[in-house]
Amino acid sequence: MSAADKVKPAASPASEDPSAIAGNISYHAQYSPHFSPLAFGPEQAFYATAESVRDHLLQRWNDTYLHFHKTDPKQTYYLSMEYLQGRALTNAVGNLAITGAYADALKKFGYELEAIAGQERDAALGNGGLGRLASCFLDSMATLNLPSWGYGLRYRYGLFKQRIAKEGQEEIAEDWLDKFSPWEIVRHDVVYPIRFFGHVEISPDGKRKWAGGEVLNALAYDVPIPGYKTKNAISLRLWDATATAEDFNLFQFNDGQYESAAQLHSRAQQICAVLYPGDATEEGKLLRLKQQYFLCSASLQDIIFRFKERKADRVSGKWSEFPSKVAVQMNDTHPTLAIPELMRLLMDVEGLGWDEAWAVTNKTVAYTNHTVLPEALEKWSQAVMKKLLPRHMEIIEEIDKRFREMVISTRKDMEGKIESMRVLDNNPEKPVVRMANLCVVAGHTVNGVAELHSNILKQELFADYVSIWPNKFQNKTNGITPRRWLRFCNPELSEIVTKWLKTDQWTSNLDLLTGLRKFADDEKLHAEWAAAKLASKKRLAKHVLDVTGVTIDPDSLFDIQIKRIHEYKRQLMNILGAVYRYKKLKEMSAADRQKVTPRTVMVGGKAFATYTNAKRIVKLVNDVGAVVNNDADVNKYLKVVFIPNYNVSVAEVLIPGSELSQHISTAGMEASGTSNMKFSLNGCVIIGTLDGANVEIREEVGQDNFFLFGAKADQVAGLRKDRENGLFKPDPRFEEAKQFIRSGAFGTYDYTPLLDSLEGNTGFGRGDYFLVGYDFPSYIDAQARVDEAYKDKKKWVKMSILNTAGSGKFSSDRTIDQYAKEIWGISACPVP
Ligand code: 475
Repeated sequence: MSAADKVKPAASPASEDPSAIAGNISYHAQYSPHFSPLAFGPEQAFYATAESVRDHLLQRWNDTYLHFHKTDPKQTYYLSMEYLQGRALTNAVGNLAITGAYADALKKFGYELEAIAGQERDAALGNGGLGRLASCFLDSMATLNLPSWGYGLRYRYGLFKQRIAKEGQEEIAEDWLDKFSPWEIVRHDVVYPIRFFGHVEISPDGKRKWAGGEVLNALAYDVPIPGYKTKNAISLRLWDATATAEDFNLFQFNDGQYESAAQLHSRAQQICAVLYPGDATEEGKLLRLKQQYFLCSASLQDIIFRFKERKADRVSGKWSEFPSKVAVQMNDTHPTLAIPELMRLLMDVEGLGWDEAWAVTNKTVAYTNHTVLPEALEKWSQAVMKKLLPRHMEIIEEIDKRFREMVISTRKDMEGKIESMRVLDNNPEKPVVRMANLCVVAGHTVNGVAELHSNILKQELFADYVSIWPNKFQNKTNGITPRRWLRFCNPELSEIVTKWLKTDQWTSNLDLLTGLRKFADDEKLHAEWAAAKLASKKRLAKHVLDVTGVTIDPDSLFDIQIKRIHEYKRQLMNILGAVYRYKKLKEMSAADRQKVTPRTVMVGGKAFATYTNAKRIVKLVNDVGAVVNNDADVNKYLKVVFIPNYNVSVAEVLIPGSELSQHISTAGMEASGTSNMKFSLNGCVIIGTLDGANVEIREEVGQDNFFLFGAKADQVAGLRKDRENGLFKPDPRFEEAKQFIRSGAFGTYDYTPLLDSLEGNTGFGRGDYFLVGYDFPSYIDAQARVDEAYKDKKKWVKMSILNTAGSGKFSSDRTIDQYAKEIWGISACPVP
């Protein structure tokens, strides 16, 4: 049956009346010609509903654009190669406060809103924490009415879909645009030329200019981002690469040379084909650099266009005004090319001199660091850079030269440090540009993402710069949006919170959650809290059954670790712990087993396609699960499940249903973590190390409500040295767990290389670099404390309540408010 058979179509702008909304949905089903008008299945219902909601968004988005144009406030532009948006429908109707109206409207067609929302594909234009942080930030920027936009790339295929096969993880292209995205608006009026390769021309008056090479176009797609209960909607502008008709060689085509006729078109397609193309080859590296430049150049041309558009007289200059109207935030070093690109546009296109251009650039750009892992600090080959971006390389060389001169002339005492602080590393074997150094030298502010991480930046990674620019360095502890990560993903718990706080204002003022503390021992609250958790656990159990076929018991302790698979995050320690638990259960008498706290250990996450040890870890979790879950002696007390294809919408099911969550990285290595905040907010207790934001979470929720173990960050270097010097004595339990795997208890796959990475000096020559062996005994002891605590239901529910109550600090509204005041210098600009 078609939508029109059920509800009369109406083009009227959507209102908040369910009948009018139903008419509007029916209208979109009929007149947005994506599907046959005869059928109205759940998929069609999703697209028609989304288009109807988009009408609301567009109204706000247009109003906001005009309001910003008229009032001309200072505006922030967030440059990020990644956004992990996930699904948008539930969030959009929630933020617009029209969830009930849309739920009622859909009932007229016989549909539940939740089921229709489940039809949407995740927009996974990011890898992990950094990308999801960018998405939480957009939600907070809109909610706080801040004049700010995000810029990114419109990848054709997002983060790969993960399938678990016999050999382990398989990657499949994630086709989020398979049909189309109802949320994006293609902007044929917003197009900028982007040049690659070519050469630098010098005119008779000595002016330098980039010319030649090939020129593609950047075409804008706008995704409106609604704030929570505000009229403001901001923009996430995603760039796609295109070539023009002029680039199509009709002569060659008619001559049968089809491929060479459309060469530039196919090169344009490559730019935004995939998120993070493999960079093991030179081609892969070049493509990644092209992507980065494409984002930076298109965004800066657009920013300059808008700067001029908002006041007619800016066409003729007033560049010193630019930093009072524009703030550019670089999300890690991936958009570092914004620095030389802004310099180039100001000097070569707008005609400024170096000093003037440098002053403007320096006052405009700021840099957030998200990692201290040496292998994750970007370095680009000078040769590749020279070939692809010859004019930018000149500018970078000049920045490097001037920085050296400045240090030599003003800081004699720092001379010995210059080589490591320089932007260029001229090591003859492999000359590179150090992108983080460029960001520190050129930006006005550098920030880390949690207290501990920011201190490590100041004391270690960037210590030398601190002595030159003591005021450049800041901390901005990460946050998460309480809308998506409690209000919308956990409606049961949200209702309880609202009921006990007697207000739902916590949704945009998360500090109000502390008001729950005074009810932490209230038996009525305990009963409601436990019932909500059980409902979420059942939903989680259904998801697990659907995607893995494994039945798990909602009365067991749900213990979850979900995040990218990485050795520093130590999923391997988790699974060794599960193996040890399994072995002890096997050795126990049946009577003793009955005293054990039943547990379901769940692990989820994607391994980078070429990261061999991470893929081995995925395989090991699956292999351990296959044995344990089918062992009738013990599977009442332990299940081990690998959750495939972890993504934002899976997180929205898993986090509310978890009770214990693992954040167990080697201290000093996880810059912040943000899922730790989501778990804690949803009343889940953390077992973790003193790393990243765990430190601050533990402070906020109280040390009794956090299971702490492991070495501290300042011990790690010494422990590694001891280990190298043969001073490490492994705990017998650690040896036992490894030996059990080596014995073949979990199948015939060869885990030797993985386990060897935990031994002496064999792990890539750095022997258990992540200190699994050192932390294992205290981890096992902490897990034993968890088992005991869980037996006391009252105690556990209280810990759970106090975790939620102590999570107020971790709202991204707080984080963004601090960025706005302390880095960007922008203020709210609400649409009247
Ligand atoms: C940290 N991703 C978390 C989170 O601040 C932190 C790196 C290279 C290329 C592509 N993506 C990346 C990251 O570095 C990343 O996700 N970093 C994470 O940023 C937000 O909470 O501790 O590991």
